[in-house]
Amino acid sequence: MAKSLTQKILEAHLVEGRLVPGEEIAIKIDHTLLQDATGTVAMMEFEALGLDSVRVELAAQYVDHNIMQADNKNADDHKYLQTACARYGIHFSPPGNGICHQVHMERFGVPGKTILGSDSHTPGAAGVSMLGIGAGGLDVAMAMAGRPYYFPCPAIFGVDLRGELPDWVSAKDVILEMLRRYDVKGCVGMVIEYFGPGVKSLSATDRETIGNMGTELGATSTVFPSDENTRTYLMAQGRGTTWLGLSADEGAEYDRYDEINLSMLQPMIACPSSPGNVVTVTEVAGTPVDQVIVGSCVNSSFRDLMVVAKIMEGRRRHSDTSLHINPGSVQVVENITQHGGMSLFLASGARIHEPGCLGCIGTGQVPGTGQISLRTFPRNFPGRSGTRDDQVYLCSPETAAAAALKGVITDPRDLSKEMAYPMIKNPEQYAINAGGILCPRETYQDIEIKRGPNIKPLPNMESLPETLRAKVAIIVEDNITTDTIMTAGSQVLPLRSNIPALSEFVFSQIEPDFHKICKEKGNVIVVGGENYGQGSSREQAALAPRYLGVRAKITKSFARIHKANLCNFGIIPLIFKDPRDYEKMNVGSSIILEGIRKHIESGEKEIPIKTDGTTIVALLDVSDRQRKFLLAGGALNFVRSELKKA
Ligand code: MIC
Ligand code: SF4
Repeated sequence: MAKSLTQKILEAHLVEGRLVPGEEIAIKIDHTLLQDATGTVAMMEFEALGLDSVRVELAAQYVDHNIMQADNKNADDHKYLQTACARYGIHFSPPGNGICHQVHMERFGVPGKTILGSDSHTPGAAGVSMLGIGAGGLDVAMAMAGRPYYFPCPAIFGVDLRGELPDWVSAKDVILEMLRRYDVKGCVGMVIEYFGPGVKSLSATDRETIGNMGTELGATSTVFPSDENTRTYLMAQGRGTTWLGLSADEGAEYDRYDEINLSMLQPMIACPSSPGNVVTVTEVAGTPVDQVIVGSCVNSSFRDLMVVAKIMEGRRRHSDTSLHINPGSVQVVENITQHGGMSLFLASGARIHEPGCLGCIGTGQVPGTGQISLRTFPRNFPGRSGTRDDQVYLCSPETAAAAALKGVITDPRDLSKEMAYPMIKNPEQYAINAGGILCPRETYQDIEIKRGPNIKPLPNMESLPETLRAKVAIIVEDNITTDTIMTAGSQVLPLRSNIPALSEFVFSQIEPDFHKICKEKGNVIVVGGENYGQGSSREQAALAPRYLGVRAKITKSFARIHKANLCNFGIIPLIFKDPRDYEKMNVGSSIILEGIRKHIESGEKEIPIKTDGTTIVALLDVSDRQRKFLLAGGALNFVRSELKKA
């Protein structure tokens, strides 16, 4: 049978299960990726497993999210991570070296391998034809311990690319077009596999852009063939020998099919406040813009920054519009400097920042009240920028540059009246800053791990009672993001390894007293709509609520990573059997899950819930392994007791 490339990679890594969409499978993980904001707790979880060193082909830890050292907290966490990496045999990329996805692709990416990252944009590894999957920190810690990764077998969505992108239209417009077609939950449970003649017109970093933001479609991952462009990129990175040609078989069949004619695409833009709220740039042209930021893990490659630099050449930004450049890595900074890009930025009035996530996770670059910000980032969830009622648009580097010049949202094709489209050629050989990453030594057992006062032990979690009695603490609508559940930003991020302090910010954007309400009520339940928990992989969006007493969530549907994180931390993810029951729920109502332990133990899928004198039915669609986690009060409890038995 003709196979898709995704099938081939999955088959080559399959450890348990059958490749039937929806059934739980386990795959071998070749590379693991941690970033600091999720990685500090993940590293503590790895330590709790009691191993001497990592048991995976390559493990890397990046410090890119929480890089602002405004007090001791982040610096303490960075020292902890650096010493723990040295101790356990993990590559360490220090603050300022770059954003995890960009740097991993530059230095380590290898076609056909699997990578599990504690960051939802790990599918950006599609740029070099890896199967990249985002997961909670605990799942990544397990993979670092050599355990396989368990997840629902994805359906495979083949997207046939035809034609070539016109001038002024780039890879970001391709993924925005996908978001226009499928919105933020249109590809849940799928791997998107691009193929067809149009693929060869996209460079490795273009493919990274498209793979990275597949996450915004709800997809499990994205895959591109490995071809001459992949080889060219790896050679330019001085790693040509790691190249391997990979593609789907002729006539491979897909569970879903669509095609995009690249030649017909126009500049696209996602309007506030969802990456799925996409229109053509012409539809919103003329809107005044206060701030433009080019960068993030999705659009800060050499080409993406150079195209903006060339558009700005000999011109200045509009006086009412600030222009920020957030490079993806030190390597990008070095290369754009050598090619004159940095001088062009400086002359244009741009502000140059150090490589890192920065404003993308609300650390700095927060827009002023009522201001409009245009960003080349992957997400514009409500309030994520750090400003309440923010107005953030997502667009390509070309559209961002056009707005920086004109001060209003502008179709970049209009610039062709005054300049030729700058065609950027990637360097044949990138300048490589190999010392940017600290590589593990051969013997490391003697290294002392330094723990500052910001590192608090993980809270203990009780196992599930026979019957669960709780109160409804909050009811939220559809598409609630993990940014709403567990906000980020420069005030809150430094608390990521201090769960008691962090828990005071759960749902703080919509109910600042949530933590107090939980303390009054004891065990609590959260009620949500469709696609609950979309967005980030942050397990703190499960861990901190669990610390506050959240023992179950009842929603219309869950996003994949958040649902897995809930099971990992002993919160029961229930789905209304009849979605209309959502309307029957009231804040403050009592909820009784009678005999819940027995229901879970016996593998029952339908769980009766008593509330306000009626009984409704919810579905528990989790694997046998996850049932054990729920009973134990979380995966760590379960794994610890298994290790004790062993
Ligand atoms: C994001 O883009 O939302 C983040 C911040 O990178 C998160 C990780 C986190 O919350 O630390 C993600 O994508 O998983
Ligand atoms: Fe960092 Fe933003 Fe990328 Fe997340 S999406 S990894 S915050 S740059």
